Amino acid sequence: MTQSLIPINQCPIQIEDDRTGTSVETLKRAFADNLFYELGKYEAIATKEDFYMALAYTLRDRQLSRWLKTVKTYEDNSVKIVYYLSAEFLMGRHLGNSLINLHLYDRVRQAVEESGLNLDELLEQEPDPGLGNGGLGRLAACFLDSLATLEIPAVGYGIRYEFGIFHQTMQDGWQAEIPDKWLRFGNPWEIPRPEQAIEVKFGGLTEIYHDEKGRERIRWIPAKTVIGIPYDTPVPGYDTNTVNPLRLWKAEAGDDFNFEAFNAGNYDGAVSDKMRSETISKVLYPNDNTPQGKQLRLEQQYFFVACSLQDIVKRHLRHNSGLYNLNETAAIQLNDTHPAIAIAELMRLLLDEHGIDWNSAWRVTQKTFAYTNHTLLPEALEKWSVRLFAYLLPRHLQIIYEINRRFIEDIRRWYPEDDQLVGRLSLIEEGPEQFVRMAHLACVGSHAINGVAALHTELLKQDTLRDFYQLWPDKFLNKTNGVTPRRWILLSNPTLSAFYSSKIGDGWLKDLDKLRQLESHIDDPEFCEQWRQIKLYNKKLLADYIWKYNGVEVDPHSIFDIQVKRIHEYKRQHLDVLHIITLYNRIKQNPNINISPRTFIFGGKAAPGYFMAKLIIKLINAVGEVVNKDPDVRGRLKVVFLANFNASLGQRIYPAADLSEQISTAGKEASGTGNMKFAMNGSLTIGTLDGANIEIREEAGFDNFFLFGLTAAEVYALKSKGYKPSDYYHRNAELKGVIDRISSGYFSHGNEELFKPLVDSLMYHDEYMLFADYQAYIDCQRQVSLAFQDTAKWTRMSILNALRMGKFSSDRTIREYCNEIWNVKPVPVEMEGYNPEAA
Ligand code: GPQ
Repeated sequence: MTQSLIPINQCPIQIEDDRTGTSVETLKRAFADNLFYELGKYEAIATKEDFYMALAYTLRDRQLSRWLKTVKTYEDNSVKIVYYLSAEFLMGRHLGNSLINLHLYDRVRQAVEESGLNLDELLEQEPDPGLGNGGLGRLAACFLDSLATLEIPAVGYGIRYEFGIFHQTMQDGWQAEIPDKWLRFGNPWEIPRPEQAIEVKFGGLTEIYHDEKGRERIRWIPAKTVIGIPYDTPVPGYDTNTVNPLRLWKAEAGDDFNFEAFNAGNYDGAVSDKMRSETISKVLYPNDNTPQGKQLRLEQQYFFVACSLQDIVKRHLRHNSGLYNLNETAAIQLNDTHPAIAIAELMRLLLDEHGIDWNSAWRVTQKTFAYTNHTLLPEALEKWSVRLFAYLLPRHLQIIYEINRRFIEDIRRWYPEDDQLVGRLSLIEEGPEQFVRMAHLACVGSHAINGVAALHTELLKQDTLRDFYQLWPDKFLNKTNGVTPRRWILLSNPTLSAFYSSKIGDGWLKDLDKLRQLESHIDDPEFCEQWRQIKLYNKKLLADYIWKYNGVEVDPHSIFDIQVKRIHEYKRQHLDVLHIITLYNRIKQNPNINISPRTFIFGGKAAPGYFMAKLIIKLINAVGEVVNKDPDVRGRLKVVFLANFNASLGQRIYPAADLSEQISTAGKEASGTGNMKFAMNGSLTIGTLDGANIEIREEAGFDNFFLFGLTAAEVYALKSKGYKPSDYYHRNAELKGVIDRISSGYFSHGNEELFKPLVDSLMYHDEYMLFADYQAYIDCQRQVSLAFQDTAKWTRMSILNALRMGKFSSDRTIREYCNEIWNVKPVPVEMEGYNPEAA
């Protein structure tokens, strides 16, 4: 720094210093300084990781003045803040995003090159922070990007997992899991704030006492304390000064860390207590769409919720004398039920710690919270055993019982003649063991409940949450998901982005509907040719990657037919496999058959305990082994499974796709967001009428979408009538040929047992109705092949898909949340003459 401390409101960023300057010369100097002072290295002994770290510090420094100005703006104006509570944030790499949002990509590239290094190589050194499983965590990250870009005061609250989602490798075609040590080399993006630590209590018991006014009160006498340390990561908006924090909590041992034991020489006992506390933020549970009812998971949920609420209350009380108006300064969004315990925790804070009466406390709570549901799978709805709750959170259980008592009293008053209703709505599930239904808690404690795509919200109203909808129709809203075009177009697909901007400027990045202006070029052969060249270029980049990591040579002119997402039976990766084997069987029957060359690309992680999902991965690899090598195939079909699908790999994959597989059983995928990323990058979709596919098809135009399969209503009707998958097998010779090929051991070196669990599950249950949709899917895939052979037609469809995805910018989604749920307005951050472009 070349100046002494200056008050933040006079932030002197015009001065060209090493921490803030943005000329190429200054960037080079800052890069070298950071290498020296932060990493303690000089060029000759520095590793690529060191260079990456030095560059990361250089960018983080350049965000800090905006960040601090944002903090000050919010403090000075005591603005209403959105608090997004989520057990997962799948942020993706920070460096590339910072370069984009600070408009520094080109200058940093030059600075790095003039330092004799390669920027792309340095970008690859950053570990992908995998603090989430899939769509739900990635949605949270897109939302933070849009919130900052729209200048909405917001904080993301979650857990700083020491180990994120496991790293997936392939061993003999099976998934193997390796721990994700993402913090090994330190994390240059976060700032720990130990001075803002918060205490969280667990266990113990409650007792009644009388306060000074003689009123009966309840006090919780907990058994142990854990400390939450906040770590803040800046989330910069695109083309704004707003930098909002992502605040993640790390668990540490509390003061009751057992010194007595320690001093008495019981080191192991003392240390194991400490370890137990720190375990809370150790690792992300790797389940997607299926909760694991483990005590540690409930501890995680309560831990981050309790830290976050105390933090919110503290912030509120800096500007307000009480908590009666908390809903005027805070809008708290519950990202699924994982943080739903927040409803009981806020009630506890208001009642026990702040002495507020029940009715007032309940009114504030309901006005403050809103709940987003992300799934219709019944097994995915979280419930916790009352026994566990009583042990871990005795006071919260009492509060939940009291919420329930009053709620049931209301129901009985409103619907005296309906006996069943109380049982269905109760927060407690009765049976041999009692459970707390977290979705019910979230519904009663929130003023708004939303689904994440139009169909999903309808099904919530009609089915999953029907009784709540009857009670409170006005609480239900749809908020169709979106994704940020900054990461999923600009950062992922720079070539396409430059093409867009050369035609219409870069306004599309903040208003994605602007791309529709380009529709006027749809008949321009030059435009179409450039479009094809961009796609081909991206496909070649992916082909290089596949060659490098899978050792498989693929033809960039073949159809890149891609399914990347978590592996789950309802998502039906195995239906895709049935299509591959169908084509293979046709070739084996007639090697000269005319077949459009296709490259089938898969990626995705299976929950480590989900056997069937792991078997699907094995099947994909086994089929690839055979198909890729068979001389009869003559290279016309290739099958590859790309290991360790994550946000960074997604950035390579979406731009290279021709065909996006969105083939879940109708009524099972709440929304999907990968479907949007593919379409934005000019991929066509083959899909069912499920989740956001329906709205994507409406926007793209019915002619520009490959639709197949049963509707949600037809799935339901067929199930009710009695579905017998084996009938389809016996009646459809081609399907039979496919299944028999798997059963025969053809893909498993003669082992007929290997895939038997999968085949049996399809033949005798087929929960997700692959057999019922098989023929429609195969027929639709034929249409895809025909369309691809007509290059002009395909190009036109591809262009229209990409240009018409404006609706699926998360900016649109966030604007809707702001207006219809949170009631918050933008608060611009002024930098007094600061011009990010001025070097
Ligand atoms: N989703 Cl409940 C997850 O990624 N994990 C979960 O545990 C649950 C839902 C997904 C859902 O499957 C997708 O359809 C959505 O697009 C996504 O959440 C975001 O809403």
